Amino acid sequence: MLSLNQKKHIYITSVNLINFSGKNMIKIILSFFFIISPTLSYSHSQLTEILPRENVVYSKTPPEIKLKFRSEVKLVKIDLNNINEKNQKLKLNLDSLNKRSKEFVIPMPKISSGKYNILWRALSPDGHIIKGKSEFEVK
Ligand SMILES: [Cu+2]
Repeated sequence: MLSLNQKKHIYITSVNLINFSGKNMIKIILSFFFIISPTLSYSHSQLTEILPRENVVYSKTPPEIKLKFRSEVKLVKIDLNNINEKNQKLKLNLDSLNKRSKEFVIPMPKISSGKYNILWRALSPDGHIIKGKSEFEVK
């Protein structure tokens, strides 16, 4: 038979063991998270910049459409639509777009004042499709 004191001691020791392994588990989980989080956030190649800027009203037509990504992507689709003309698609010169790149520059076609949106779709290096929509206005 264990005395009450011995039982108490065993109890405290096992509580300490649980706490200890609990803290270690948290450390292990946290370090695992920190190791994998950069790969998680960089696996998709996000768009880092788009011109014309989203929701900006321009007094002069911007000379080009520019898309910048965090890593090299393949641009699968880019459309410029005139919102005021029932989303009429404008013809773009897509000559430089067949190669993987971090940056794509497309000359702006002649456009009248109005609201436009840019719809794009790209293939990320990890094989995922990423896409976006950005609106701007020319006054
Ligand atoms: Cu991805």
